[in-house]
Amino acid sequence: MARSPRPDATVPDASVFEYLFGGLGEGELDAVAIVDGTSGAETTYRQLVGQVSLLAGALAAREVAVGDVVALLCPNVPAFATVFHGILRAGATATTVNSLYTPEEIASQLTDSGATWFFTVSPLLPGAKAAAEQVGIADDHLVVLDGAEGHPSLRDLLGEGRPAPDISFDPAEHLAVLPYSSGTTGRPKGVMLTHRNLVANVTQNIQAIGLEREDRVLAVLPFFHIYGMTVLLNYALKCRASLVTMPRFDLAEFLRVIGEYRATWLFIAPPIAVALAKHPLVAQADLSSVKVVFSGAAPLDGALAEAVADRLDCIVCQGYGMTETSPVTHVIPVDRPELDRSSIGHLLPSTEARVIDVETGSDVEVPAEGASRPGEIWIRGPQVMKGYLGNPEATAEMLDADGWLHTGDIATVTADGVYRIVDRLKELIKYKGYQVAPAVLEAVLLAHPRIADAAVIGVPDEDGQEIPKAFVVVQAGADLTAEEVVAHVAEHVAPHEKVRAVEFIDVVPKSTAGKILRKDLRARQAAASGA
Ligand code: 4UU
Repeated sequence: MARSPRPDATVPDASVFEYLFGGLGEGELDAVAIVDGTSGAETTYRQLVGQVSLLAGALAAREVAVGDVVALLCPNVPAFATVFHGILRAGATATTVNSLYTPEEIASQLTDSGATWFFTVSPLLPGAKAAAEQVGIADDHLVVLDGAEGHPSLRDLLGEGRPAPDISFDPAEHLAVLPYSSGTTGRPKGVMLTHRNLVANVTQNIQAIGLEREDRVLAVLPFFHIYGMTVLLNYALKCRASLVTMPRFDLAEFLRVIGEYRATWLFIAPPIAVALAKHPLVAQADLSSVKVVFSGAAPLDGALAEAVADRLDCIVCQGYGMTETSPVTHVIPVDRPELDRSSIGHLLPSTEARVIDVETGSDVEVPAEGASRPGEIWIRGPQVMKGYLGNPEATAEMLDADGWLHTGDIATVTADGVYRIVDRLKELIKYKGYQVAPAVLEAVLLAHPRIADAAVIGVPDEDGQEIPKAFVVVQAGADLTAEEVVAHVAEHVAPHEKVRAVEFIDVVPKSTAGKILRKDLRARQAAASGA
């Protein structure tokens, strides 16, 4: 077992709102908290906190309180911060929804989380409304931030001018957020993160990442996902840096926003690193303001990291973690240039890890020099979730009685505490940093009348990034093309979940218990690609 080399983090016994905004000094209130990268509109910390309080007041007037769940489906715009923190300030729990989701996926999250109020924006209203109708959320509980006929708007709610309510709860027990994650297996589940989980991860990041007040932080990674939620919406705001929001990734717009707002830190996922390293547009852009590019959510290749560092003349860092750990557990700190960029660096303060040999179940031996043998990484710390909502079986599979979270990721570790992710034990696929659950795609594939059996795994594309690939067994006597398979899946899932490669096989390899042997499919794939 290893513990972070850093001193423990002190986790205050506070709500997310009190911790982030309770101690704002006079000098900090008029600093810019958020810039809308599209319009240039600025929100100061004073304005943000004012709006958050007004929204909490409006929710309280509608009897939204501790124990209620409010859903939020919204791209990265400044109002996201108002609504997100307003929900928490009212004592309710925020369930953030992937803005690419289909109406069916949205409806399933609304039902599972038990959301009674739903906030969205007009461009996403058709999908939101279809989902709300399915689950019985009425139009007067479906708030459209920028306004739409028949729905309350953000302006309506803030305009009521109500004060934030007096509420009380135990930050160590009360759920702040319910993001959805498929974890190691199966369909997305609600990850129960308490106020303490979120506060802890911010305090840990403060010691390990190193943002400063003067920093302008590009906020293109979605706030609905735990990476954007904790690192941008919570950690960067606690550092009193300025967020520059972008509602979606588009390379030309991304480069324009960096240049125009002189962004100093870019938080990205690896596919953006590929663009930064290779794309010709980058050569013409002014990226001279960028000091640090920080990658997470999927493996970052070492040569790719070097190429970005050279081309932008900046530091490239990497972080690792998962929704179930709020998310950050490991980072390469900015002040450790000697660390290999393809590693995930050190454990965060107050975080413990074990690397467990999957065959023997015991801790791997850590040699005096070089890296250990690979094993599954286990995590313990104040950022570890309470469990999956309404799913004690899935919780017990991942979180053991001693508080160790079994990540399903395979890592090595060195004697000086440097970790490297080398493989994945679990079935989860990461496409552009987004979760893709094979179980969801397999169910969609099996629903096709001409498909007898199917399995999905992640395979590398030509840039080394992971894409979902389907192995399909066609019904006896039926005809089916790869294009038909791709089109069928695309009809039923969000764009990032599409199957992007198809191979027809005679039989899906399975264990005697009927479990898909994904490692056999991976071996087959590796043999075919000559790896
Ligand atoms: C190899 O993607 C995330 C969390 C991202 C994150 C964490 C700490 C970003 C910045 C940061 O500092 O969460 P999930 O739940 O969507 O996906 C979790 C899974 C992990 O279990 C692992 O398989 O995503 C993969 N993953 C990584 N894999 C996350 N980060 C890495 C990484 N290298 N750096």
